[in-house]
Amino acid sequence: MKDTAPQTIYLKDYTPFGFVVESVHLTFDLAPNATRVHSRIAFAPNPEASDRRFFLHGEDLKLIGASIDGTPVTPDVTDKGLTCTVPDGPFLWECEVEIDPQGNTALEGLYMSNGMYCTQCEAEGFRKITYYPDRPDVMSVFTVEIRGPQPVLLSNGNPRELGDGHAVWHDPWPKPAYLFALVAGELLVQSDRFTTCSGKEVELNLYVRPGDEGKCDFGMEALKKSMKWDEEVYGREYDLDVFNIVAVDDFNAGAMENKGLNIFNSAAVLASPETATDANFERIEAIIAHEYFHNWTGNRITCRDWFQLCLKEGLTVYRDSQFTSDLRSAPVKRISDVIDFRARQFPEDQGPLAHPVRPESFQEINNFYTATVYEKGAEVIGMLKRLVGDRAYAEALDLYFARHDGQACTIEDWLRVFEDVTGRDLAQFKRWYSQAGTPRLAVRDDWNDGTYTLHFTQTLAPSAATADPQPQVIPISVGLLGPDGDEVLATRTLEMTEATQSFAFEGLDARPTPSILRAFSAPVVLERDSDTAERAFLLAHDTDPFNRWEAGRALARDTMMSMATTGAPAGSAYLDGMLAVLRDDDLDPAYRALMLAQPSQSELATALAEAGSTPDPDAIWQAGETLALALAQHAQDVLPRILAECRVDGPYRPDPDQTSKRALGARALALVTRLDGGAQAAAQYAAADNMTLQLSSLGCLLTAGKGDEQVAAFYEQWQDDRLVIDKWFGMQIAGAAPARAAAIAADLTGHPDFNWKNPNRFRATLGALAMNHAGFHAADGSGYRLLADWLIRLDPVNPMTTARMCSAFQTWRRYDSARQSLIGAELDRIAATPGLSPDTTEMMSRIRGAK
Ligand code: B3K
Ligand code: ZN
Repeated sequence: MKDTAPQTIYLKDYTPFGFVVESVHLTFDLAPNATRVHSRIAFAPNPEASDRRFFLHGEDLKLIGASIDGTPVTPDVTDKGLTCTVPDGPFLWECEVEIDPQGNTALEGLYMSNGMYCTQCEAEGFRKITYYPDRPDVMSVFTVEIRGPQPVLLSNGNPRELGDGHAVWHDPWPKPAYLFALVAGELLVQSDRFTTCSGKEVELNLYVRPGDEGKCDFGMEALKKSMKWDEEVYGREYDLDVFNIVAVDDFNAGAMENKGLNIFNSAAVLASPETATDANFERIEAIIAHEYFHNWTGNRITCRDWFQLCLKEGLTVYRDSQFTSDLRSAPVKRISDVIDFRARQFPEDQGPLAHPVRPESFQEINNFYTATVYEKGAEVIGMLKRLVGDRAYAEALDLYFARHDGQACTIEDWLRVFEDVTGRDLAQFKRWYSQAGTPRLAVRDDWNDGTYTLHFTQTLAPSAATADPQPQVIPISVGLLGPDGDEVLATRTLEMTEATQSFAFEGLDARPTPSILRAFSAPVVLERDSDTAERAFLLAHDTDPFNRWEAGRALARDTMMSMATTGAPAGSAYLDGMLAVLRDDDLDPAYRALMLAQPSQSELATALAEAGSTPDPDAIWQAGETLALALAQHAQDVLPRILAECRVDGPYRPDPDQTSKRALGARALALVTRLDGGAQAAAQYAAADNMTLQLSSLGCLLTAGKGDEQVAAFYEQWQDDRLVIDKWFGMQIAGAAPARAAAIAADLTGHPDFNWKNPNRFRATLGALAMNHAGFHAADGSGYRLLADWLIRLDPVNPMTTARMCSAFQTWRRYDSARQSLIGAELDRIAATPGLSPDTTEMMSRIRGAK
């Protein structure tokens, strides 16, 4: 009987492993249900460790035999691993296990996807391949031999021998087991080359399934741009002879940075103009960069233990955001990131799943690949850079690479390089890593005889994760505008360290208007009682593009909140402000598109809950509909011109210029659809020659309650393209009126193409339902029930994806008591499911445990 009782692991209990691994030699004899893995591992006592118990992790393995220095041994085996008596000095461990890749539906360890073998080992999947100290602080050099009939046999590092049915790979860089990878299949390759800054030639290969070879160009270009950028900006050169990427259809995450052999969810790498949207292209570029950048921040320097996950993820997200800002528009990237951050990280940080950027305990580490670890981890690095300055940041990074190359590190190591370079004491700053929750930053101001003063108060609500919060270091970027809209104080970063702190600005001629938290300089909630006039003024004049957008967003939020709670009409300051933005041809179209986007319904639900009222999902949805119509009417004279100007002639390119036009064009079309019932959207759909236009026009039609004919035609056109069919599933649910969303989703789960074991298809369907705020929260509970039914069904097949999707319920306590009891009943039902995985069990206990 398998032991599934959850076990809690604590950061404070860390001890090093009793042995070092001097080398690893693995041989794979591939067979779908009975792959043999032979391991030959050279162990030696670890002088840094005192505990010499020899425990190797191992799960779902059939042990065939083991020996030490050639003598057969009989280890004590449990379902978590094995222990064995070993010599006092160095020894050679050999072991043979049998595994079942075909039966592995959890997609962790070695598994099969459409007949191809592939692996996913982070965080703790290697233990499903063979017995090993599967922890990131055990690093070793791997040689891998693969035997199988497949024409393509890949592993990490450089190829040593490539023969018929046989390949040997050697990775000279010591690495933890979570970076191990193996791929075998009938794949096609697109190849290219990159010459590094020191003149080394690197072979670049992108492996795909036959049929996907037309979707590789963009990913390959993105890889070359990433390699060049990392050399130019961070001084990081690639370190192997080959860099391989493989696209896989069944994958739990976006992609994985295995050393020299990145494995990608095909949705995160394959793209063509006909099948991928502008947003897909941009995401692919960012993910390719992210995984590539991990080669240094994650692989060469890795994590000592999984509590340090943000060490590699926060830094690598920060680096990929810099890359996108450099290649595209920095303000648009910043605004998009903050929209996403507030949508995903704020609810997590302010609800029952709150945890510090560096958690102090976990049951299942896979549940901590979160927006807090990744995106808040990146925000913390952005703050650090803002505080120490660009030059010190660059010096600290150089020192980090020089000092820690080849090591498994901690957040303490990371902060120490900044302390050593700047002489600053970062003890208080470190609270960003240890305290959970979003600080609230209240500000008031006064004006006295030429001196303007800002008074700030920071508060952090106590939570289960942080019982006694202490003040944090908050970099607050501020600018001041004079009465005519001129900037009287350029951006300056104030450093707040106390619970309450004031900053005075002297020698001003008139009371200024403050622009506070420019560029979202810290991941906090700013609380300022500013009136509509001040927001409208900042929307018209702020020189900081982020805060200018923020002012428009605040106007939208304010008006939608009063529309949803009191039935007030759409605010004229918002409508006039948006009209002025639409008309302002000096503004980048993508920036205007972001301005015109409404805050999401769940963002409004959060804002309402923060303001002390109970969000009503139907009223919020209705407010959005009313506001969109009001804006369309207000802007109707200018919309035809915008639509015409946003038309792109010539061949499709997913570059910033075209993407920007299409983004604004899509917003304009959505407004026009409110007025013409979908006539222009139908025309655009009929004429569309790329997926961006096809999907944006179809989305408009669905919002207008039309589009049945196009939905059917879309399926006919794309039924053989699984990535496009994911979109087909998702858009019907995302675009459905709330009353119909759960029923449409339920219908689609009966569609023959609803291959629910494929994570992309599952997310496209049930994830889209969770994203349709009012539809998911339908008062009859049908949305909750459908999601719970499917989570219960998926859990035994794929616990990782199931557990992640449980977070759809994390905000449940903010809704009315009727909805809370409906959700509570579904959570009870999931939690009571016999044999529920530890992953989902942990999520249920955290989500339900909150008051
Ligand atoms: N490091 C991987 C994440 C793996 C997820 C494991 N559950 C991808 C990334 O962050 O780049
Ligand atoms: Zn990452």
